[in-house]
Amino acid sequence: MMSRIALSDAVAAALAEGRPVVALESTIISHGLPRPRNLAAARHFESLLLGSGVTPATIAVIDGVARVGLNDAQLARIAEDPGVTKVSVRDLAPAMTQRASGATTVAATALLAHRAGIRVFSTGGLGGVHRGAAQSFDESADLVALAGLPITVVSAGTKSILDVPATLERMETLSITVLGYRTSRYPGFYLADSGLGMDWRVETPAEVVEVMVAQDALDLRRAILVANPLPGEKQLDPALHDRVLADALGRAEAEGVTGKDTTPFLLAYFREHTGGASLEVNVELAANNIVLGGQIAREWARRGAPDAPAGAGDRD
Ligand code: PSU
Ligand code: MN
Repeated sequence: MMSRIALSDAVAAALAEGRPVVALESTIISHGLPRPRNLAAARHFESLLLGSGVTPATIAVIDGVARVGLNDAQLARIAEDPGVTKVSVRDLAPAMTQRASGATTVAATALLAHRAGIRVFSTGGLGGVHRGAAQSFDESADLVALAGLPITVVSAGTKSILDVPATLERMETLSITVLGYRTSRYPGFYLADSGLGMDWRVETPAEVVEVMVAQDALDLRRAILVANPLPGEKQLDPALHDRVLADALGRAEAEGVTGKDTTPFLLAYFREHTGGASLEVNVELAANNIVLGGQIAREWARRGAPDAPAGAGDRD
């Protein structure tokens, strides 16, 4: 079958030579951060990896081609073209056949990264169970996608706009392994501590890689979530956070915002009502996760652990 996943030359060479690669999502660029800051952030994210000998693989669908590794013009397209939609797993195939351009969510990015043979993926904050989900059934496809893909995702926990306790319950049900990086407190995205605890804590990238190796030995093809909090002094002021969150949820309901628009709406509301402080925190936490993802990928490559062959997750 002809593959419609195109690897950039840099990503293909790095994977073929067993050098470290980290996947990066693109919805944070197109829908999570505002123009023009988003393009600067996207370039910054890639440079953090390049500077430490790790190949960045930003993932998106461009004119119907699922791309793993973007050139600068393609990054700019994702950041600047308002026609770029938010593409989750279920949108991938029609976006490809209809030659659309879309930025991939955590779910779609993880899928394409896995198909390309990449084991480590850094993002900002994972999707999860939305507040009021008992009525709306709004749970991010990120959770179900990660439940079926052997990929290590570094994130600052679950976005605090979500129902974090419910999200942790769902991750337990879905058997997504959660590792606290140098903490036992589950991070809260804009906040260093969501108020909830975690069962497992690791101290080093090497320990994360040991867990990856152990899961492979068990043939356990599920994601490992490395929950990496921002240092306390860099978090959003918790009192400001709680106030703006309450207002944001009220506005979303009053304006009838639902479905895939919910997360971008709430993030934008935060930006406007924190005087831009939430934007700085969002860029900072994503960068923090990318640096750690790079360290994990380097350790993975150093161990000589082969990346899973493309499509390995499909075998019975
Ligand atoms: N993290 C961020 N900013 C974002 C997102 C995550 O710091 O914009 C995006 C991711 O792409 C994630 C998506 O997959 O939000 C979740 O959207 P939803 O809740 O509609 O599934
Ligand atoms: Mn949703």
